[in-house]
Amino acid sequence: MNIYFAGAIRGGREDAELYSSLIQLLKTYGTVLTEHVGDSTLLDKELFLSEKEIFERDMQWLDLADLLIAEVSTPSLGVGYELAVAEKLKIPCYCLFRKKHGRALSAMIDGNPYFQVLTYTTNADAVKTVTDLINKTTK
Ligand code: 6IA
Repeated sequence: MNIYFAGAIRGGREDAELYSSLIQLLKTYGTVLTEHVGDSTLLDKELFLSEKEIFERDMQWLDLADLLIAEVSTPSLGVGYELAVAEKLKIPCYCLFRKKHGRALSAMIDGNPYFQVLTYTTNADAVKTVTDLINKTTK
């Protein structure tokens, strides 16, 4: 199974460690096409790619994806765009959102019945949510 993991990059890297834990977990179930999203040295490594190359590579990966899991707690234009493209490609999409006082998820995601939004509170909770999800999806 090809899994496309989406998480904020220029939107903000506050949750990069969580992305990395989720990607490690997802790798035990399939191929994670976007492993770099959880990489703390991403900025150095990706500098040799042009913006166009990054976009084209990600769109090719999206085309190959069987499942998209997005961490949407940090608002990101790129993640929103990927979700919209994935919907058009009919790729099942799950959005993980951390419940936090004072911040609501965009209505464009929360209000779209195509996206399954899974809320969590702690990082451990997020890992458990993804484990349950994958076990259900791969059954
Ligand atoms: O708008 P954002 O940058 O937060 O968008 C993040 C999303 O877009 C992620 O889910 C990625 O799949 C994709 N994306 C955005 N930028 C990149 C990137 N390099 N490499 C791969 N995927 C990306 C940017 C590197 C640069 C900061 C040196």
